[in-house]
Amino acid sequence: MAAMTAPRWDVLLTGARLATFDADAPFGLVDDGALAIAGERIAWVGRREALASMRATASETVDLGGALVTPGLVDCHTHLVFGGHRAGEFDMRLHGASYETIARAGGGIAATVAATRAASEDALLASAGERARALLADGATTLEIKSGYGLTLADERKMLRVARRLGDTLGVTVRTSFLGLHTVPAEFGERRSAYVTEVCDRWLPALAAEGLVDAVDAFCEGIAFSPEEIRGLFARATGLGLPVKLHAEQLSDQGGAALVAAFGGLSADHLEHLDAAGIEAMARAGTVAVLLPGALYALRETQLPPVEGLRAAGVPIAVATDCNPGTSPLLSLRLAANLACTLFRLTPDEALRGVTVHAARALGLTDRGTLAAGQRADLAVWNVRDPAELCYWIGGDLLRQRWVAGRPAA
Ligand code: DI6
Ligand code: FE
Repeated sequence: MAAMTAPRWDVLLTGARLATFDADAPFGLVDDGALAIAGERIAWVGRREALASMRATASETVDLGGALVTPGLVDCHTHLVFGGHRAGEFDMRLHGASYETIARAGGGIAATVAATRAASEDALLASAGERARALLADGATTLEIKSGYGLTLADERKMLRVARRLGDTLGVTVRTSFLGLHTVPAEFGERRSAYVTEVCDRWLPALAAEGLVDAVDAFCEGIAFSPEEIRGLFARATGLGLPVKLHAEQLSDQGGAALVAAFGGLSADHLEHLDAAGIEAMARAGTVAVLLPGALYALRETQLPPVEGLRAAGVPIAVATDCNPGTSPLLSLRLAANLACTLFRLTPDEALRGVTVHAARALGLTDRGTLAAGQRADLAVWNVRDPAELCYWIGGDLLRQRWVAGRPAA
């Protein structure tokens, strides 16, 4: 029988506490572990003691001194690209102004649409880059970024191009979602169906043909778009071979979760008003529940998503920042995980699976999110030992180092 050739690796990390999320044990934790990298992939994961019998060699060996290692974090729901900000509205609300007063004065999403249309592509890249770097400094290695503040073909294209450029300039994976059905822009007035037709029949095919769209999203809400309007968008997306996801049941029960599940959608997001039928439909379709505690916290909403029902039905739960200037100006995925524990009562294990393996699934990515052989070597090395500390500490700078595709990232 031919002798087994000894493994040859590029990098061997030893002396690590590995939160692999690749097993049902809490955090999939491997104590005193080792992780080998070959090229851009994880080649081997296990207990350090198992190395002795493998006669493996590595070009570089790094002893992490007992530090915690997790998969690189995945922020699966952000609106990172936008012009201006809405801190002034935040101040007005704290002086007693209502959302309606602010909206009537031209505030709200309309204000961000105007600022985004006025900004150049390079200016948007610079401002979004600052926000993205904040997320990376807290352990993120994959980002989802939506359009939805341009609301013309040229400005939606501009937003999606900025998202693509962010991935290139920051050296991380960016997955884009087209969110043309975010709100009806002012110039369309009451001509809703004309706007929906423009988005579905002209903008989406054009932007998809330019390679700018990885998934299609929409805002299903009484103040936004109805299930009927979104059904046409989803049919178009499916015809173009694009997966769908949906802002669903954030402020009311519109049956959005059942709609996106009916299309085999990647995720339903927000879900504070999700009902039993929606949970059942998501469980059947394998649609991921993306919880966005930053929006509930910033809006001071009181209706919590049905976490117990999602758990009982086995629906995978993800957690994301929903970073946007109006309802969730949140620049830390670790803080989103803390809020998911404190406000939604997720366990630290659930919250951390929510910002790794389940967040990856919400983007249709199966090559990342766990520490297992064959996965992308996207890692986060932390200056803590207990995985629960990542959800426990509120703020702080806990990250020691990120690895992206097998190499240390700046
Ligand atoms: N849900 C939200 O909470 C945000 N968009 C959405 O679909 C609001 C975005 C904004 O206020 O700028
Ligand atoms: Fe959102």
